[in-house]
Amino acid sequence: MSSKTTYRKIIHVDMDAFFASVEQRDHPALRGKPIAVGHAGARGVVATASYEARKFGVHSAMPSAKARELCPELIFVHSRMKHYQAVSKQVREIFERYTDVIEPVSIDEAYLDVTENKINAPLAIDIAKRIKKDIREELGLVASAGVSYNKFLAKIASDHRKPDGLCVIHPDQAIEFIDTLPIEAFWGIGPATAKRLHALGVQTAPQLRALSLARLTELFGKAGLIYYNFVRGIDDRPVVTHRERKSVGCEETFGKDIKGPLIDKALQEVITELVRRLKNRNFSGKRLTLKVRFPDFTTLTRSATSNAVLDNEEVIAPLAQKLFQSVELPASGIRLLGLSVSKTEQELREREFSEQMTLFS
Ligand code: TTP
Ligand code: MG
Repeated sequence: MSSKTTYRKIIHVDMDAFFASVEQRDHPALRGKPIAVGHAGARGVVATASYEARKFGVHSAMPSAKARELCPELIFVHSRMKHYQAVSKQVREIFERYTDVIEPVSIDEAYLDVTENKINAPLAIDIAKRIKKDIREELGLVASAGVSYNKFLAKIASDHRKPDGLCVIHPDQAIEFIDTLPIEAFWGIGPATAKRLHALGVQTAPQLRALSLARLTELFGKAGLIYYNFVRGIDDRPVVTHRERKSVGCEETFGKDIKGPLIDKALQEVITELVRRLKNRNFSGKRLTLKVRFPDFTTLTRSATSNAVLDNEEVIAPLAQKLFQSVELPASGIRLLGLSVSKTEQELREREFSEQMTLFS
């Protein structure tokens, strides 16, 4: 070997049964018990379940009624979002002891680039161990961590030995590790893509690797290149510390399916709330998307692009109404209504361009 390849050191941290663990920590009576965070009502869904409840098959996004059927002694606890956000911030403060290159993915998950780090640790696994220890000792919570040379593998590693996992995938073990995975485990391969691949006789990573780049891009467009690279252990996506917001939205699920004039009232409320959020976040865009869900859970979206910037009620309300009128409503009414404003591709490109220009000026 003529030159030594230097690999990045990436850690992916994901809290275990996050909301449920916070509740069990704060209420000792719930420890060791099957609990679900969410509403127990007929229309409720489980946000997350403790590991004790998961043994019964209870999981996130499951209707609460089904969860209770699977686990009759399940204890439902109301979600305390603000509190979880505050805990998430404490977790982030722990990460910041080791690096500032942090990319939060969700309330309980983040990527850290520790190639350069604040404690000059040569091994990423030592930082992962310290983070897990800090979280356990200071916050009384358990996290799983994955360590590797890119985001794709670090994420797979952190999922690999959950809960309380710590898994390292070294560059020279990557292909061997990838070959143990079903193709569904790959980032970006959702159920629809997996189905298409299965139809082509592709079930395993080696079979996916046998497809040429040309074939993959013909089948999946740009995503084809991503799959081509991932299956070879390649992922150059950086850990991004500032993510630009691309949309702002709000939606409301009604306690009871609504019909007739109640719908107009609800639409108006969603518009008012959307405008409030846009103002709060100082966000605007030119694309408006309406989402409607019917009692049978069929969900429709309708979008329109406006010439005017959507940042106030005068421009948003008529467009929202027009989109809504284009939806054929069933006699049973609706159960959810949502609206969001997003940046168009053109707007995002323009912003990127102006940011680059400021770099040169
Ligand atoms: P996850 O990290 O997906 O789940 P988890 O932390 O509960 O469990 P795991 O040990 O498998 O990581 O999601 C983090 C939190 O986000 C979770 O505690 C609750 C919330 N959440 C929902 O509200 N709805 C959902 O459908 C999911 C998946 C998560
Ligand atoms: Mg989690």
